[in-house]
Amino acid sequence: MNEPAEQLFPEASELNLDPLWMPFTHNRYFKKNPRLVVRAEGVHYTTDDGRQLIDGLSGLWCCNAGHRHPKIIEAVKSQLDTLDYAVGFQAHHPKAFELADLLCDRAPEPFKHAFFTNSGSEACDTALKIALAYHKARGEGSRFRLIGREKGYHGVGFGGMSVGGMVPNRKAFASAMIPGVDHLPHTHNLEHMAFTRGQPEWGAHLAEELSRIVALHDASTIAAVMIEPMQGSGGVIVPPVGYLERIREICTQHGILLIFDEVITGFGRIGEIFSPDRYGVMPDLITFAKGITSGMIPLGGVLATADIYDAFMQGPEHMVEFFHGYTYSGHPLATAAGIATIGVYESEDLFARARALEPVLEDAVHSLRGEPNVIDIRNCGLAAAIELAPRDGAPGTRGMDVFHWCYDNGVMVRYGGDVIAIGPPLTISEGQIATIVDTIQQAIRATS
Ligand code: PXG
Repeated sequence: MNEPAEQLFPEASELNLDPLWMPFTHNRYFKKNPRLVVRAEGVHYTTDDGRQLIDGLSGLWCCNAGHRHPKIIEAVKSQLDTLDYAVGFQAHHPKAFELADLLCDRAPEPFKHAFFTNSGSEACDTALKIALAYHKARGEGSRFRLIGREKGYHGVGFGGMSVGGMVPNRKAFASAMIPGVDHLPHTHNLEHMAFTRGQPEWGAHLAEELSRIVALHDASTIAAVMIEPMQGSGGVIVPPVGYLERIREICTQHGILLIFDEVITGFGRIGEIFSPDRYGVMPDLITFAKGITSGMIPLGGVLATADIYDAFMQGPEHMVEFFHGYTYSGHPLATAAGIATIGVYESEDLFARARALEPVLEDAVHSLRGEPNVIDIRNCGLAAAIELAPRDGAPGTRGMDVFHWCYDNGVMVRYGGDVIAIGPPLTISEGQIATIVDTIQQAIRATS
């Protein structure tokens, strides 16, 4: 246990924890065992009792430039001094245009337009709506089906939840799933790919399932396929060699839009701004969020090709072309943070840093092979997962125990069931990567 330096937040024990209904949390358990962080700087959190934790998950996959980067803070503070809020419908403010321009300049070539949202969930629902309305605008309104993938996570809106493939996120809302959704199989397979470094050789054939789905429903009813190039929340499931290419081919063959949900994979997590720069497979729409502001201010969005945007730009010019948007779309603070964050990624060459650190993280996590109950280790860019065999009759408890042990001993990781995920800030050092993995090793041994 790393010892507290000072009690930074002595009032913690007096906080009334009950009124807050925490998201994606075991509320009753948490409130009996609260864990509070009160400060953050760079790759560290500080807990209420003054302990330093290495942030092994960049917040929640978002603080890619580390916490509280001074240049992003400065940009947000100075934005507050000039313009707090600006309406985005029928009037707007310069920074939203500036950020859209920056993004389209840096994004892969076909992407020419950016639509802003506040979160990844909103980005996903927006992309799905763009796909439906695009086909309608082109006289193909019969295309209403949306194809997702098992274990996919596209946020918690009704669209993203339905197209997503996370069973616990879906089952309580089964009656409210949007119609016309089908799912591809996920590509994870312990028998064929356990302990693969980077992209598995096995699994490209699973893309053929899309042909089967197309044959079943007929292409004329299918609007879009939405997948994460690398499944993040599903537990760092890396695309098999050739898989994304084949999905792209089938979509192109049948006039189906391909949406890459890059809410986690964007902004350096896999060593590039977006996945096409790594895998060479070009989608028609890209969703983003998280890393765009390094987590400092909520912001998400959708990137669209000129072809898609132009399909909407029809009819009388005084008419609204897309009946969609949010009060806070392109919020001044968020766009100021986004511009500054892209500046930080570039001036500090952080995507190249992520590429250079990838083999360091890969070697470190794969050294855990052979530790008790470790049944798989996977990695891609600065993301990795260690999968533990579930305890008999108590799945998830092993992952939770490792998480708690790490938290008590100086490292914040993430667990989903018995999968431990790490995705440190791109500013992490080699020594800190070693510390994260050593701590996980000790945690696995101590809780086995
Ligand atoms: N798409 C993807 C690919 C995501 O990872 C979202 C959409 C939704 O974003 P918002 O901003 O609405 O939360 C996400 C979110 C985890 C975890 O355990 C990951 C996310 C959210 C919660 C937990 O890895 N990603």
